[in-house]
Amino acid sequence: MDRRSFNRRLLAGGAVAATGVTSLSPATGSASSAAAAEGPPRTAPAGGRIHRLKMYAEKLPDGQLGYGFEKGGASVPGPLIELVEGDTVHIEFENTLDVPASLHVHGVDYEIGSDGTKLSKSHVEPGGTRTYTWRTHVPGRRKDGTWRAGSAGYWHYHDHVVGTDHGTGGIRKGLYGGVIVRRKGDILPDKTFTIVFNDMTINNRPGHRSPDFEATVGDRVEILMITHGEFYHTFHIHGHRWADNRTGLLTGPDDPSRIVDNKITGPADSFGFQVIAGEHVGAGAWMYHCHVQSHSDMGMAGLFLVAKADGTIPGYEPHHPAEHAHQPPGGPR
Ligand SMILES: [Cu+2]
Repeated sequence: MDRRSFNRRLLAGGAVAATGVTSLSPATGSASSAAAAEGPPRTAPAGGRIHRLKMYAEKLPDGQLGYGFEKGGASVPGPLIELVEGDTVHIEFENTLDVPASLHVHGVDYEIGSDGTKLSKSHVEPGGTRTYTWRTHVPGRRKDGTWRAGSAGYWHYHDHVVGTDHGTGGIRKGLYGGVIVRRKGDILPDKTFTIVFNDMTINNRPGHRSPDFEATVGDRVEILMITHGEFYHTFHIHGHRWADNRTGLLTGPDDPSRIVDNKITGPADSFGFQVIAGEHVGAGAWMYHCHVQSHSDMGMAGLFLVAKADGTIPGYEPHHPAEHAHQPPGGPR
């Protein structure tokens, strides 16, 4: 989109609504950018809720495949699913494709019947439905005294059936999405973007047409970065850095986590972090890209568009209109 319509969207919808990205949650969906920059950040509540979702696997008009919460609403990547440790989600999955498909998740707890593989007969035939149940837990001490990790993390789900018994064809065509499990007290972002390096694409867009992501200076922006496909990549973002730990944030002055702005990532890896848009560096069209040089040259690069409060981005001339990312609302949180 051109800058004028970008500005108009910001004015008409408010910074958060304009992105079309944040979730259904009243806890995180309504904060203005100004509020985000002042006052203490909002934090995740205690978990323990039970969520029920509908999820569809669909063929998209361009021949790709996607997951969506509504019929006709599939996207690549699929919708973000956000949980807090202790939450359970029951996902009634309907396969509208003409081939068997499934939902397989990383990081959370599920019984073998929710594995989403042919091996465990937990896939779904064309036209069929199946309920997958994902559970999460808080960290704690086992009876033997050792420490048991909690479920919190930046995770993801994907098909495990289309094309091969490993879902290679489904993943290649777009059957993947993000999962974020937060710990009680984790700082909540103003908006979350899911960036997936899949083979030589970003979010299955053709080279040189990668998605751009919009924010306003001071927004607390969260990025969930997932890799799929055949290649190793490095994820780099200009002007912003994060801590190489679970949350991407430092817990205090003595937190020894390394600060990075570049991270190697291979197939099925995922990580996430938060940045304050434009902190110390201001507004601008900040590149993000794979830093394997031949990969960036082949078009694995997009823009983190950080606008001033008045909606302008200094020095930015849009070069590929209408290629901005429109990620679906997430759920639940
Ligand atoms: Cu790469």
